[in-house]
Amino acid sequence: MINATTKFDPCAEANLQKRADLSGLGNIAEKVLSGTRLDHDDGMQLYQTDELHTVGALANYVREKLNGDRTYFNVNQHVNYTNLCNKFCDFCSFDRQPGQKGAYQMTPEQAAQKIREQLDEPVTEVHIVGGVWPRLPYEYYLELLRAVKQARPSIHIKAFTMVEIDQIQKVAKKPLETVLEELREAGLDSCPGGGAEIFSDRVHQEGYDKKISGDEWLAMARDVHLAGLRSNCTMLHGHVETLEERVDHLERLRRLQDKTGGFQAYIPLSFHPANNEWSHLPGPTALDELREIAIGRLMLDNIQHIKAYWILMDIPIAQLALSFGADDVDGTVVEEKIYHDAGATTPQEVQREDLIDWIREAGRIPIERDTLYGVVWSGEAQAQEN
Ligand code: V47
Repeated sequence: MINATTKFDPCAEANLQKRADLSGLGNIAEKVLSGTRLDHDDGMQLYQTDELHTVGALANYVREKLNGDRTYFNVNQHVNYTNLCNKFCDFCSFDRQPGQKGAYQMTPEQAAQKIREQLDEPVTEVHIVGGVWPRLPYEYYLELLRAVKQARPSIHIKAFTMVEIDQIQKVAKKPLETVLEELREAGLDSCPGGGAEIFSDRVHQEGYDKKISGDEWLAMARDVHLAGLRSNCTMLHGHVETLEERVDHLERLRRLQDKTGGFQAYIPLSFHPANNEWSHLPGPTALDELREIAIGRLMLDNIQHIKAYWILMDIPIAQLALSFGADDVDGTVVEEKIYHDAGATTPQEVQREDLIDWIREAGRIPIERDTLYGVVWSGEAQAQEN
């Protein structure tokens, strides 16, 4: 069950209602203030209104009710084990074919070396994802997990999107239940939220038809949750999808979460257009990114955390997002490839202290978390002293 912590001043609530009434969002505000679930039409109205700041204020109300001023981050590192991929997604700038410039595939030992290089840093999580490459045998994935765990036994391995789990099961030729059990035994602790894109069959057909469909992604996430693993969820926005398709995507995530409760955080991923088949598209603006954070917070009433992934937003926009519904900025990252291949100009890593400073600068309380949102360090005590 989602936790609501903060109590609100009735005057502040009345002011928010008044502001929403003036913005034509009065009905939505009534639902938000009374904790009533928003429906499809509400979602459409939130996308169509010009009153972005009122949408943000409503989302901020929900954020503070659920998470107060607390803003989570972790000390993590990314490892992308290969960029070889047979899915040819139109939005992707990361994938390569064998022999193509920049193509690579790490051995499990090379991945473990990446972990050993960070042993002096207080890393608690490794985020492992890669291309879908059928020539990698089942044993490769198990070895990868074992090697990483051996290099740093305390590390939480958040690995493999639903698309990769689908591929791993295909190559394993075993029941999914067995595969998940064996991956867990080898070191898998949870799964990241990528690969969902937009669930619409129309967009799937147009841009990524070789990848599992939206229904298949959701079914895999359900099975992963039922096997006892937590995961995150995402939506890739700002390309060829319609607003209806975005609302539908959020509703489908919400329905699955009602059943399993397995999603920890939702992360809207803004499309980056450099070096891919959709390079002619402009990609979302900063305001689009803020709106997406806010609508995610308002529609996904059963997911505790909304992440503003600083790698894909500029850092100042991620700071603003903390007042538009987001309560998490992801982590220190170390060597991000997917967004930098697609034109991201943010740094590839930041220091733990930088994350703390940005969160404080935005007027929020930094909390270092582990992957499952256990508190590793809290800035709450200092905030009370000041
Ligand atoms: O699966 C790929 C997307 C995802 C582009 O779970 C692109 O904690 C925009 O899922 N423009 C990978 N998006 C990133 C991801 C993620 C990131 C941070 C934290 C977590 C988590 C998950 O990025 C891919 C795909 O959906 N993507 N190319 C692009 N050009």
